[in-house]
Amino acid sequence: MITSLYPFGWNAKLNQLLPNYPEEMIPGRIMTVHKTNYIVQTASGEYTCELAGQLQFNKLPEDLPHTGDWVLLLPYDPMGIITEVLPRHTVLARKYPGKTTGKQVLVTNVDMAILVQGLDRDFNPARLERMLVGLKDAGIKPIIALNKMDLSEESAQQIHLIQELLPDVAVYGISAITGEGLQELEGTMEQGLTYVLLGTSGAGKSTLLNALSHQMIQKTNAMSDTVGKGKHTTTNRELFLLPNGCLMIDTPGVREFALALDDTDAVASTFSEIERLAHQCRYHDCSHTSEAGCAVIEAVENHELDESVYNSYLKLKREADHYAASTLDKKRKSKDLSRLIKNMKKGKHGKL
Ligand SMILES: Nc1nc2c(ncn2[C@@H]2O[C@H](COP(=O)(O)OP(=O)(O)O)[C@@H](O)[C@H]2O)c(=O)[nH]1
Ligand SMILES: [Mg+2]
Ligand SMILES: [Zn+2]
Repeated sequence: MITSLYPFGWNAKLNQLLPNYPEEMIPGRIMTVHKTNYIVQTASGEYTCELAGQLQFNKLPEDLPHTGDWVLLLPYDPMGIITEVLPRHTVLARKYPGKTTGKQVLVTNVDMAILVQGLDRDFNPARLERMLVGLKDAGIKPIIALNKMDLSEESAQQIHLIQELLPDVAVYGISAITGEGLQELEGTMEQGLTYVLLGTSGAGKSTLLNALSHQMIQKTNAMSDTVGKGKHTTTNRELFLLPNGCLMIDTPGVREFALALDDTDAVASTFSEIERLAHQCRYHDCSHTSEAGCAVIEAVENHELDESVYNSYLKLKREADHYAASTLDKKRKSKDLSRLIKNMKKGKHGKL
């Protein structure tokens, strides 16, 4: 019976977990998350679910179900109660907007990310690089889809620039409207894998999803304008099964895909050339900004390393360092606070 979940990404490894749970709990995948309920695809169709109390009150926000998650639920036709979130193989998270620490889970269990960027005003190589760092950290493979080829007169140069800058990533020039380049992109997609569409609002993610599904399953910006209902675009993360057998999650524009890194070294390995050069720096902890004997600076001066690559490396590194520092700072503050409380209890600073 469970075999009917395989098209949704279910696999043998997940199947092995089932004997650990009561038989009446059935597995399903979170297709989308609404404010108070979850749409879950199971072997016996779609269920609208709520969370069991022990999940709702005892878990951190990141441990609650998110789009892409595999869960176990107790069916109470036509509703269901989610009792467990099964282990995830990937988690894509970002910094909480406006907060210095903590992560907000965007989607889980995705294999590949399609970074959609328009070749119009949206075009921004540095932003692509930033997104790659976050994906690398999450263990999610990237594909770059440079969209709206029909709107740019220099699309060939723009595509070439990105290929040069990011030689390890597959880059496709497409137009989700005219269909140009879509066959090449679709040709690389694998049945049963889960893809997430990422990019700023207006990049064309939902239009691309509609083109690949050969129907209007997602509203796009333009459609909402003609209907005259104001903004009526992608508002939550939703998983779709495409006719080509791939699973695809559409997301609202993640404007600031802020870094949520535990390890600033991930920045360096994105820039493999810089990483290679760094081994030749005089100082082991060289920051490649001003040190004598820095092989990276030398390569820039000799025009062996592209200056724009070097500059975006520095920019990214500053951002990653800043995030690492704010996390440390928070840890330090909470330590200070617990010391203060302890001292108060000891009566050093009056009564608590
Ligand atoms: N000319 C052109 N317009 C596009 C293309 N892809 C998307 N659009 C338009 O860009 C706008 C935003 O698209 P949408 O899919 O809603 O973007 P999303 O916010 O990333 O989901 C809509 O008006 C689309 O019709 C394209 O390849 N060429
Ligand atoms: Mg959209
Ligand atoms: Zn150096």
